[in-house]
Parts: sequence; C-alpha cells; structure tokens
Amino acid sequence: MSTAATPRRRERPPSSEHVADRLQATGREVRKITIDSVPEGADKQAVVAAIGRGIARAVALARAQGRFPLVLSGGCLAAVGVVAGLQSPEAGSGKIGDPGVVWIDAHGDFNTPESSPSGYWDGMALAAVCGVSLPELGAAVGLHPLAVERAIHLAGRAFDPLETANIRQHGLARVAAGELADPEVRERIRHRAGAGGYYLHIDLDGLDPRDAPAVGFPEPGGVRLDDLLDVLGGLPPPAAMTFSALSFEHADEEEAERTTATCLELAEAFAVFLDL
Ligand SMILES: [Mn+2]
Repeated sequence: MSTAATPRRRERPPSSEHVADRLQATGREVRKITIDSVPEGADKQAVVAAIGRGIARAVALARAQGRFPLVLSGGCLAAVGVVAGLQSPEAGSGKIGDPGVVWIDAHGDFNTPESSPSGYWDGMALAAVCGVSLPELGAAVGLHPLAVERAIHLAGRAFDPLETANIRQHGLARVAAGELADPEVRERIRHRAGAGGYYLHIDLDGLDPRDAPAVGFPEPGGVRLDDLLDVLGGLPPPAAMTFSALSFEHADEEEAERTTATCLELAEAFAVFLDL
C-alpha cells in the first residue's frame, strides 16, 4: 500500500503523476493525493510553505493510516514537508520525532542563500531539513530541524565551492558513488538509517543518467540502479520516500520510460516489505 503525494507544477508535464499511474497499474493499492499550488501573486516563501504544509499533512495522514508515503516531486525542497509530516502529531503511532535521513543526490543540496551561486531553493533542501538554511520556511512548515549527524549524503558529485565549506563546517557525512560497495561504508549507511525510522530521499539525478536520464540537471558518474538496489536491500524499509527532480520536459519517450522504470524498481524494492 502506498500514498503518492504530487506537488503540482503548472509549467511541467505531469511526469510525477505518470509514475504514480504506472505504480497503480502494477496492481498495488495506490491512493493519490495531489498537492495543489496556491494562487499566483503570493510571495515565494508563502507558496513554498503552503506546498510544504500540504505535503506534511499528506505524509502524516498516510503514516497514521499505516500506509507508505511516497512523494513524487519536481524539486528536493519537498523534503522539508516530508520530514515535518513524519514529526507531526497527526502521524499518530506513525510519528517519528527524530528520523534518520539517507539522501541520494548528484548535488549537495546543502547551500544557504549566502553560499548558493544560483539562489535556487531546492539546492538548499538538505540544509533546510537540518535547520542550516531557510529556517523561517522550516518553521512555517512545522519542521523540527534534524541534527546534521542524523543525515548521510550519497552519490554527490556536483558541489558548489561555498557549499562544500558548509558541508565541512557542519560535518555532513558524505559517500561518493564509487565507495558504495565498501562494506564499512554500507555499515555507516545502515547506522544512519538506524532502528528508529528514516527518510529515504532519492533525487533521481543521484543515479547515473544511463538509468535515470529524465532529470533537470543530469550529471554523469552517478550510482547505477543495480548498485543502489543492492545498497537499499541492506536497509530496513524507510518511513517515507521521495523521488525528486523528475523532469520529462526535455526527455524523449525512451528516456522517460527508462526513468519511470527506475522509479518503479526502487518503489518495488520496499513495497515487497510492506506487503508482508
Ligand atoms: Mn536535489
């Protein structure tokens, strides 16, 4: 059973909804919740906070009902809402106050407004989850910032210079794609995932573009799907999972299909546990 929450982006084709539909077509019971954007004209923080609260509510509701929250998002900032949802009293017995975070991403997502060359908020998403960036947004969404020690970042290979300084300063644990086969590294990841419940954030650009080409900013040299499935196979099922950075806008049909197939395989890896 799973619940798919899809933040809606008007300017993009509904690639996230396509993934949810395909998941449904596998015969699983899928309940789709679409998070609608607020009207234009509101300021950026108000819009992003409203979407974040919508995601948090949907995640909390799914947890309260014993369902699996799978969030399909165009951008990584959805993570703020997902973690807030896990922490929400509305999650009932599914509440996790202090989740671990396993974050797979080509980019660090550890920028602040001061360190980011682009000012792109999604590139601050993990830092925001840890209260290092955009604290007002986190507060508006109901997030209790996590200690950086709760998180581990996998498959990063495109960091901004000042972002790297942030990562060092705050001691964010990082594992490069090429290190993932190392048994000691696997043990470190298992430790972060912990026994108390964790959030699995998969930015599809963390994977190698050969397995997930339909992303906004493809970066060569990522983790291959089979290797990632192998790593995830050693972990307990997460409390919530996000697929982000899906972008079918510039992808041809074959690339879109390959990326969708990757999402389905990753979802199925844990859906197997959920059916037990
Ligand atoms: Mn990202």
